[in-house]
Amino acid sequence: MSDCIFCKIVNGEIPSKKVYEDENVLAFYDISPEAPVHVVVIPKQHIQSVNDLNEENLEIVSQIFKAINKIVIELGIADSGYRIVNNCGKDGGQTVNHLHFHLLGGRSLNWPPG
Ligand code: D5M
Repeated sequence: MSDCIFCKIVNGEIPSKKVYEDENVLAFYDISPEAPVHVVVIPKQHIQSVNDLNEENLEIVSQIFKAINKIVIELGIADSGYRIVNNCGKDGGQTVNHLHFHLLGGRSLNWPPG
């Protein structure tokens, strides 16, 4: 999508600090980190939100979680623990309408979120 920030990151039109990339998945550091480790993991394909997952594109979720398994080892937070967050829609706090998972770690995280 031409006006999507994350599509622009995928296309290299907007710079990002990449931590992982494969054919279908990209992960980069969040621009406004909420924890010492705050990475955004996205499908390269534009999918607006969890609401837009279907039989045709659902495999990407498995690929994203496989990528997260590698990223947490690489970043040294696999054993200490971390949180994976998906914000969906307005009330869910989604501000970028391209499916993404926040990966947060590097400190003890509070629960519940606000
Ligand atoms: O999260 C969207 C997240 O995307 C939010 O934490 C900021 C982050 N963001 C926005 N623009 C950028 C760029 N250019 N680089 C890195 N991170 C970015 P949401 O769940 O939609 O609120």
